[in-house]
Amino acid sequence: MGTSRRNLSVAFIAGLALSASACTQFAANAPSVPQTTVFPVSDVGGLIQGLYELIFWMALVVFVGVEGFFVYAILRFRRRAGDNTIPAQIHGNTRLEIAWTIIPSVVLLIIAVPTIATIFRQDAVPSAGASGEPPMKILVTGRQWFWEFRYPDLRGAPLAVNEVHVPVNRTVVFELRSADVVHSFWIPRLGGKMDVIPTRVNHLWFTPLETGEFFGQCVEFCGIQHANMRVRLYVDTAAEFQNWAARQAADAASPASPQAQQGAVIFQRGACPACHTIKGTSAGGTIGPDLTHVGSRSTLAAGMLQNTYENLTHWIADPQGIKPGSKMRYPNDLPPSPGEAALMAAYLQSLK
Ligand code: HEC
Ligand SMILES: [Cu+2]
Repeated sequence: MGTSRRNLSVAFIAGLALSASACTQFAANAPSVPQTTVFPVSDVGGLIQGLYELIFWMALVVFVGVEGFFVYAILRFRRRAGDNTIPAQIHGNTRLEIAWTIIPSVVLLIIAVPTIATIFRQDAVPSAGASGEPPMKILVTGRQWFWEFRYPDLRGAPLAVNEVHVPVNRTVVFELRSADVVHSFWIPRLGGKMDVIPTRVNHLWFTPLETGEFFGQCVEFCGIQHANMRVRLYVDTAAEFQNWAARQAADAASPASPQAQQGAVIFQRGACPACHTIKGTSAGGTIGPDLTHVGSRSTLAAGMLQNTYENLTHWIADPQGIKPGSKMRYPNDLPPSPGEAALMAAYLQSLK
C-alpha cells in the first residue's frame, strides 16, 4: 500500500513537471509549430484566441473545482477499516439540483455571448480596413490540388500560385471560389477557416499585424492529394509588397541563357501550353497553375518541393511519381526526356 501510493505520487509529480516543461517549450518555440492558432498574428486571429483563452481559464476553474470536491469526497467519506455499516442513502436534494442547473447555464452563457458576438464580427466583411483605406480584395480559387490568387484591384491584376503575399497592417478580404470540389482555406496563425465551395462565393478577412511567412493548407478532404494542397502567406512591408505585385503583374521575362532559350522552344512545342499560361507568350492554358513567374516562388506543387533546378527538372520529368493523381499528365503518359526536362527547368527558373 505504502509503496504503491508513493509510486503514484512520483508518477503524478513527474507528469506535472513534464507538462509544465512541454508548455514552456511550446511557448518559446512558436515558429517551430507553424500551424498553431495560439500565436495569432492578425486581428481576427486575436479575436479567436481571446475566446480560446476565456474558455480555457473557465474550464480550468471548473476542472479544479470539480476535482477538488471529488478528491475531498473520496478522502473524507472513504470507508474506514472495520466500518461495515451502509452509509445513509440520499435521494434528491432540491437546492443542490437547482444549483447544478444554474451554474452550468451561467457558464454556458458567459461562453455563448462573446462567441456569438465574435462570429458576427468575423462574418461582417469590413468596408474600411484598419487604416481607414478600403480592404484589399484577393480572389482565391481552390483547385485540385493548388491555390490561385488574383488581385483584381491592383495595376495589372497580378496573380500568384500557392504563395500569397499581403502587406502588413492592411485589411485583406479573400473571395473564395472552387473550380472543382469542396476545399477549405486556413492559415492558422492568421485565423479564420472557411470552406471553399463550388457555385458559391465565401469570404474570409483579416488584418495581418506582423511581417513573416505563415503556413496553411486545405482543410477539407478534396481527393488523393488533399494533404499536398498547402499555402504560404507572406506578410510583407508595404514597399516589399508593391515590388512583388509589380513584378507579378509583368509579362514573363525573355529567356537569356542558351539553355533557357532552348527550354522555351521545347515548352511551347510540347503539351505544356495546353495547360499552362505564360503571359507574354502564346501559352494560355488554364488547367494548371500560371507559370509566368514560377521562378519567383519558393516551392513547387503546392509546397511539396523546394523550387530548385533539380526539383523542377524532376517534377517536369515525373509529376505523377512526385504527386500521384496530380492533374499534370502528359498525352499518352509520355513525359519529356530528361534532357528536355532540364532545359525547360532552366527556362522556368529564369521566370522570376
Ligand atoms: C494536362 C495538363 C498539364 C500539362 C500537359 C502540363 N501540366 Fe504542368 N501542371 C499541371 C497541373 C494541374 C499542375 C499543378 C499540380 C499540383 O500542384 O497539383 C501543374 C504544375 C506544374 C508546375 C509546378 C508549378 C507550381 O508553381 O507549383 C510546373 C513547373 C509545370 N507544371 C510545368 C509543366 C511543363 C514544363 C509542362 C510540359 C512539359 C507541363 N507542366 C505540362 C497541368 C499540366
Ligand atoms: Cu483541397
